[in-house]
Amino acid sequence: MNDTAVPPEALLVTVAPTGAETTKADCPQLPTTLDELVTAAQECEAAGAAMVHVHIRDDEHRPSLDGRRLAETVAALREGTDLVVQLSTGGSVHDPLEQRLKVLDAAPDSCSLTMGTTNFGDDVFSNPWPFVAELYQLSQEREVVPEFELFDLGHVAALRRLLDRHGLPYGGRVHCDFVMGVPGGMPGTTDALVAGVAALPPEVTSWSATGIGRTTLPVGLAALSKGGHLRVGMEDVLTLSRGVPVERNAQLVERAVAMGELAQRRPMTTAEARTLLGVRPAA
Ligand code: KMH
Ligand code: ZN
Repeated sequence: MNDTAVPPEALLVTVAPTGAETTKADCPQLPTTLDELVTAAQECEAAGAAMVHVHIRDDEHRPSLDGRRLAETVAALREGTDLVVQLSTGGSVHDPLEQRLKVLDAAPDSCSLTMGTTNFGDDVFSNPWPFVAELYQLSQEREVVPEFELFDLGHVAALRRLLDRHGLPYGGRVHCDFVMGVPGGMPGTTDALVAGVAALPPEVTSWSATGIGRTTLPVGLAALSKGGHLRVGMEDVLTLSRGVPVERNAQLVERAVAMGELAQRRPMTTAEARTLLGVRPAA
């Protein structure tokens, strides 16, 4: 599954610092301004992250897909870090599909691409097949590497269908992220991860996993034991342990790196991440 020059001990740590679900009022330490985001990204890069999964906020700290802001964010992250910049095309559950397609106008290195609709707590995260196929083809045209987000086992089957219909992504690599433990999606358990990994199409060249909330540790440990990569961040979990809030995203990256070290993995460099994912070389 890993046929690149990147050695198997190299661990891709992706940080998802903000997300779209938590309010600034509930969590003042959530990085919602551009300055806060760039500072968080720099701290996470220093701690061992190689990719950043980005959701932006407006001046009132509300989730936003504003095109100008997205482009400024990509530019600021490129200026301030060497991280692979991945923009979320998932946005918030309230974002219209049309606006989500326009995210690629900001020309990130990578974009998230969720492989199907899922219940999302009390809401619905809508990803109808025609939207998925259109976004995928747009990513191929724009030379943006998708990260396939798999919230459910059915999403793995949908990935098979997408590759059959539309071929390989730009860059020729196929990277997936299991997003586990969302209420409405697959549970954040070792058994679910093992089933998901077993069902991956052979074209998949790398995968990571993230567990939402209290599933963050079991999913991270299971992913390491299966040779996968890790995504962590305040998009996915807001406590280090019961009652202990995350103060900085870098704490979660540091913990992921420490877990990786126990499994004899070392953090992947940003250059290795670009090779692993097949993203365009840094300008
Ligand atoms: N905020 C969720 C509704 C993604 O970034 O692509 C969707 C999400 C997935 O976070
Ligand atoms: Zn996201």
